[in-house]
Amino acid sequence: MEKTHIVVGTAGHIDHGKTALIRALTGIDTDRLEEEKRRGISIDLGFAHLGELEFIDVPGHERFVKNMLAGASGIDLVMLVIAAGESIKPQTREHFDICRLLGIRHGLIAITKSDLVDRDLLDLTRLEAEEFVRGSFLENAPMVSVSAITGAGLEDLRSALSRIASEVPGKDASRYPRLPIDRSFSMRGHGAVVTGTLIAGALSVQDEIELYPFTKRARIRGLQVHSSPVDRAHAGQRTAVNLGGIDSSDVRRGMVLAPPGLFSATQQVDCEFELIAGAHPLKHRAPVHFHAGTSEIEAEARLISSLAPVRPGTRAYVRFLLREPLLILPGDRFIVRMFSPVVTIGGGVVLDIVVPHSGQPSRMRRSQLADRLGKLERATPTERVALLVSESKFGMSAAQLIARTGVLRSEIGPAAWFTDPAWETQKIAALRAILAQYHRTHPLQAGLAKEELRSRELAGAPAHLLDDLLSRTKDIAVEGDVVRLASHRVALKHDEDEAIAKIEDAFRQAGLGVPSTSDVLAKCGVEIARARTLLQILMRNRKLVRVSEDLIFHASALDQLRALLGSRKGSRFSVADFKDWTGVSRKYAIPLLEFLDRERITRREGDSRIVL
Ligand SMILES: Nc1nc2c(ncn2[C@@H]2O[C@H](COP(=O)(O)OP(=O)(O)OP(=O)(O)O)[C@@H](O)[C@H]2O)c(=O)[nH]1
Ligand SMILES: [Mg+2]
Repeated sequence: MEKTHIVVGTAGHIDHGKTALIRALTGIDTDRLEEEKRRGISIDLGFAHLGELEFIDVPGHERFVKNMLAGASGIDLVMLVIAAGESIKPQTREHFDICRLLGIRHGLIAITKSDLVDRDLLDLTRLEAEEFVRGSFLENAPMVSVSAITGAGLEDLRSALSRIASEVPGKDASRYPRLPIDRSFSMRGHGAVVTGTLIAGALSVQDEIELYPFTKRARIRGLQVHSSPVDRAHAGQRTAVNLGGIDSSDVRRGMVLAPPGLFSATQQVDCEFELIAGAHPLKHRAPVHFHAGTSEIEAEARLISSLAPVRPGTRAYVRFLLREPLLILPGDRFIVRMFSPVVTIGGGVVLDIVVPHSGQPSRMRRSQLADRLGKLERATPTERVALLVSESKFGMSAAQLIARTGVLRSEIGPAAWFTDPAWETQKIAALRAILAQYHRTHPLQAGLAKEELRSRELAGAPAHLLDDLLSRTKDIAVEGDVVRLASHRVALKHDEDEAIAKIEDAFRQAGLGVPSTSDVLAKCGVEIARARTLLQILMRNRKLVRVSEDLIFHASALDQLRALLGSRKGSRFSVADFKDWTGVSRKYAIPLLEFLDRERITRREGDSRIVL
């Protein structure tokens, strides 16, 4: 596996010392904006690094929680910052809720500004912090008292960080790469540059990439990690990507770089949603802000489990209808904030998305939908794929499955098309039934035309599907365009047996001087409709060959003709020569010669022909 970097994020109330702590740890001042310097607060995300650790410093101000969210989505490990003597404040709570809802599982608590308080007050803060995280992923996490001013505790903090970082699984370098964009700008002479944390996979210079949901493609001209050019960026790294062919004004925070054509942005996301304990009940059709990756999109919540409002502190299945398309995949986490007041009320994990051409069942009853989401929530990747395939009308392509779920090719196997085994069995049974019925009503026909079979049972399905199904079925035979039950034999009645022999004889004996077809049929001993079918059978079996609209020859006569011309290879001849060689009249000679031209036995050149 390729190495991944661990992303450490700060969290905590305004002014509690997050930025000062990152600077003390890394020597990097993450407050870059003039306004940040002037006001002495952080406004947007700040970035720093120390060895394999990437730091994201977030603003604590309540007005900038949305900026905090853009950074928090990429965090593997949180450093919850609480200032000594200040205790738990609103954004301590909100940031911590966000980390929990985003599924962050690792972290530590830094009690900052330890130089400002005495031992008792420091102990009190520690107790409050312990109490606050009880029952959460930070229960039993290291708690380190530090001062960014005196440097006290920094060594302990560094070693605690590297110990936890070594236990964090990190981001999955084997998944498809995705880079949620948090900044874009243009660099003179270089064009558009976007930055973000690579949340999965790897990117290389020269890769083609798509800007979702903008659907614009571009080539990666250059990559930078920590201001140094690299050929390849790995999962977890803060990455700056120089894009050819894109104008930086087209790029916004919230867009995602990912492989071209692989995914589709969605506007309908089905989720498992948790409403936090302190929130108001969430009503059906409530307008919300939906945050995922670095994006923030207005959305409407549609309750699925029940239309009764979701109660605080509980979970429910919720569908979010997004105002704008977003690249998001099952398994991704998101945060939901209320419209007014704009506060974090919950979050959860994506269970399914609707993308174009996904073959998804259009309407389902609420209870069925909840059931289905329950299954998806518990499903392994294989089970998820099986469920989606079983819901589709004709099965799904590998590409559709990847777009719908983000599964790797290696997780679903090399097949190009996936069908449900039960569906297949039922479809094959239906095909058999159609053929059996057809054979009953058309006993003299070899079978049913493949196109006819397709339009009866698989209209709208991909063209290869019928062949796939038939190739897996031993008791159905395919001959050219004709499909039949393998057991089917054209069953001739006694008088038909005699008649078919008579017809064939008549043509065989005639040689190249063929008789009138209608005469032969009239004299064969069965009525004309059946006689015509017998003629069809003889032609299907290649005993008779139709040379022109009204001339039919026995195959043996044409074989002799071929042999005759075979002995004259290369010679040039006229229609008169041909009549001499074969003894046929002009009426037969012309159609026969045209037939020979079509068969590439002769070639016409002006008034004469050449034997090939
Ligand atoms: N005495 C002392 N002051 C500190 C310490 N850490 C930070 N400060 C001061 O506290 C103030 C706020 O620190 P910041 O690091 O900007 O706080 P912040 O949490 O990043 O604030 P926001 O980003 O706006 O949420 C600054 O004036 C710092 O100098 C510390 O350990 N000791
Ligand atoms: Mg700050």
